[in-house]
Amino acid sequence: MVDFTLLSAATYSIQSLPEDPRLGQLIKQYSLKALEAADVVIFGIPTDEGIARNGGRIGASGGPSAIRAALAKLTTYGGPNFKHHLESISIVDLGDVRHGTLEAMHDEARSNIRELSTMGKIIVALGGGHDITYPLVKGLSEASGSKGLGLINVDAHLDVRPKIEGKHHSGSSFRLLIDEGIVQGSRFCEIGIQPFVNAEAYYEWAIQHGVRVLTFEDATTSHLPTAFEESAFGITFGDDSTPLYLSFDMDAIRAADAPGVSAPAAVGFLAEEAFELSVAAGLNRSVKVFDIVEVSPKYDADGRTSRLAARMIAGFLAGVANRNV
Ligand SMILES: [Mn+2]
Repeated sequence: MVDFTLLSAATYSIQSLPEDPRLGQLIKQYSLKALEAADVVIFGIPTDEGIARNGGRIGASGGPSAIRAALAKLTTYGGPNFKHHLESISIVDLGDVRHGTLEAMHDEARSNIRELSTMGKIIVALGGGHDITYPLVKGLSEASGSKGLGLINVDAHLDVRPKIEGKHHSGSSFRLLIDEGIVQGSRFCEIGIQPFVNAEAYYEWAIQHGVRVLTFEDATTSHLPTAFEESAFGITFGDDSTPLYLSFDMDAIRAADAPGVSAPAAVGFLAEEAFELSVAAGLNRSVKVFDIVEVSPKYDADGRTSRLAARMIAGFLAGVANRNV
C-alpha cells in the first residue's frame, strides 16, 4: 500500500463568490476518504534532471506548481456544449512526489500509478521532463497485467534515443518502453512528429519497431482530435477496457502558443487544437492516464504555457465528466 501522505500537499489558493466556483475550490486535497471517492487523481513529478541529462534547458521542475496556480483560477463551467460540468466529478490532488534522485522520484511515481490504477482511478500526471512517462507507463502496465495497454504520445519529437552514459533521460522514455517489452510498437502511436528536429535513424528505428508515426503535417491536416480518436481506436482495437495512456509534450505546440517549454518549436499545433484533443481524450473511455510534460515556467511569457496546460486539464476533466453520457 502506497502512503500518499508522503507527497507534499498541493496548494490551490483562490477566493471567489459562491455563484462563481473555481477549480481551486473544487479540487480536494488528499484524505483517504477523498481518495476513495475520487474519479480523477492529480499528482506532480517536479523534476528536470532528465532534461539536463539530455542536454536541454532545465526549468520543468517548476511545472506542477505553475500549472496548479493556473488551474485554480479556472471556473468549473465547461460552457453550454457540455451536459455535465466539473462539479459532477470528484477530483483529488495528492501533491508532488518527494524530491530526490531522478530514479527515486520515478520509483515513487510508478508506485503511485500502479496503486491508483488498481483502484480504478483516472490519473492526471504533471511533469517534469518527458523522462517521467517511462516509469508512469510502467506503473500502468503493472496494474493492467496481461490485458496490456495502448500508448499515444503527442510530441514534436520521437523520444526514442538510447540512454546517455547508461542513464535514462528526457529523450529516451519510448525507446526503453519498447526495448523492455512494456509496450508493443503496434500499440504505440506518436502524433505530431516534426521535420528537422528528429534524426532519420530514430524515425527508422520507430518504424522498424512497428510504431505508428503520424507527422505534424498529417495530424494537423486531418484535424488533431480526429487523428487522436482514430489512433486511439487503432491501438486499443476499439476495446474500451484496454487502458490507454496519453502523454502530451507541450513542445508539440508552436512556441507562439507555448513558449515556456524546454525545447520551443517554431512550428507546431495551435493552442485550440491541443485543447480540443484534451477534451476528446477526456471523453474517450479508454484513457486512464493523461500526462502533461515539459512545461518550463522560467521560459514562459505571462504564464501562457501553464495557462494552456491548465485549460487542457480542465478540458480533459470536462470530457471525463461527460464520458458516459
Ligand atoms: Mn518529448
